[in-house]
Amino acid sequence: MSFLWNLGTAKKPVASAKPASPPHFQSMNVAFRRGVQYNMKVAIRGDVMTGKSSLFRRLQGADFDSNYISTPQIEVSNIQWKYKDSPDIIKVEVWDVVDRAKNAVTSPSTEAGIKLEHNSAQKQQPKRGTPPPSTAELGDLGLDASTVNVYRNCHAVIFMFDMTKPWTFEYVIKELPSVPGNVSILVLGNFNDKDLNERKVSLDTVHAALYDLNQERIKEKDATKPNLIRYIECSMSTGSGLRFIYAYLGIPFLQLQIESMKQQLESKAIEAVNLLDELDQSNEVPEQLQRIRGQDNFQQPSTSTLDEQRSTMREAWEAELDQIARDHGKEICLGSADRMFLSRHEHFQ
Ligand SMILES: Nc1nc2c(ncn2[C@@H]2O[C@H](COP(=O)(O)OP(=O)(O)OP(=O)(O)O)[C@@H](O)[C@H]2O)c(=O)[nH]1
Ligand SMILES: [Mg+2]
Repeated sequence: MSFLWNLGTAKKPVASAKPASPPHFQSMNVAFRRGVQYNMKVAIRGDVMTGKSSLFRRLQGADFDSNYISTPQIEVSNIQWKYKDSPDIIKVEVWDVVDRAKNAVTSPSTEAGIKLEHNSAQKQQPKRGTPPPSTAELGDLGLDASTVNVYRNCHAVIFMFDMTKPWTFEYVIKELPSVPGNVSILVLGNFNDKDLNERKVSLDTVHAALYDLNQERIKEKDATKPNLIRYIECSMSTGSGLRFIYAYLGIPFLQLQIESMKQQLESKAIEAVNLLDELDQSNEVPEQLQRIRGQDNFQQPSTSTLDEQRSTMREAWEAELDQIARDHGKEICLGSADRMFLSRHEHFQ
């Protein structure tokens, strides 16, 4: 685990050393021309100044910015994400959630790739205020967690806290129970670039609290393994942990894929029933063997037909017994095997 946390750390002793290049991301436009196959929604939550917008910007491929600008309202941005070598194109709608909106400010929407490493040479800066993609969903003004259900259609939530500020961890503990059981949760202990002495939230505290919350999720929300809380430590400043976050998106994505496959299976089953309905209406099916609409089998044969079949069967069987008796020159009594034969044909009785 610690190996993964260190991935993306730009703290290297060699001044000119470049951080490992991040995965390559195509512009949204090029990728979308091939068709978006999946839409995933990821919400970033946390107390004020915990690094939400820093992660939001990193996910859009921007550098870390040490200047602090309080986010006025919920901001949404679309990024393109890729699962391993899969050819699928996945559009991830990332929400930078604000609890209490200030003066709403909007600017053109951002379309960018995820940034996994700190790279001061890169000058690209996404525009910060992104308008919501769907006004129907977000409303017009006061876009914050008190006016918008941020967990609606959400596949994953990333909670952030500042490990030097215990109250920011308490915020996470307080908010976690309100996350629906079918949503994946990643908790991030941010600011791990800070000196160890400054750390005020111990790993033991995190472990105990998240263990209890996972138990609750299992018992009260029927959460399955992929929807249990996971935790890593990271730094938006150095980029440590960003590779893990990138890979973690595979969890909600795979669940999304499973859901979509289930729906496909259901629709195939419905299609099969409809096709059978159509075929049953065909003139090529003899009338008495046509299935009745709404029933699984075709109509029961009439009683007279059944009686006729029964007596034909009996006559054939008796004739056969006579023949056997003649062949053996004696009367034959019905033995157990004969009785079995007759009982097998009881449905003709
Ligand atoms: N050293 C260090 N600074 C960070 C880190 N993450 C964020 N910061 C800084 O902390 C401040 C707050 O970061 P933001 O990303 O704006 O925090 P936020 O949660 O979006 O804040 P609000 O929008 O007010 O809720 C900024 O000055 C960031 O540059 C980190 O991991 N390490
Ligand atoms: Mg912010």
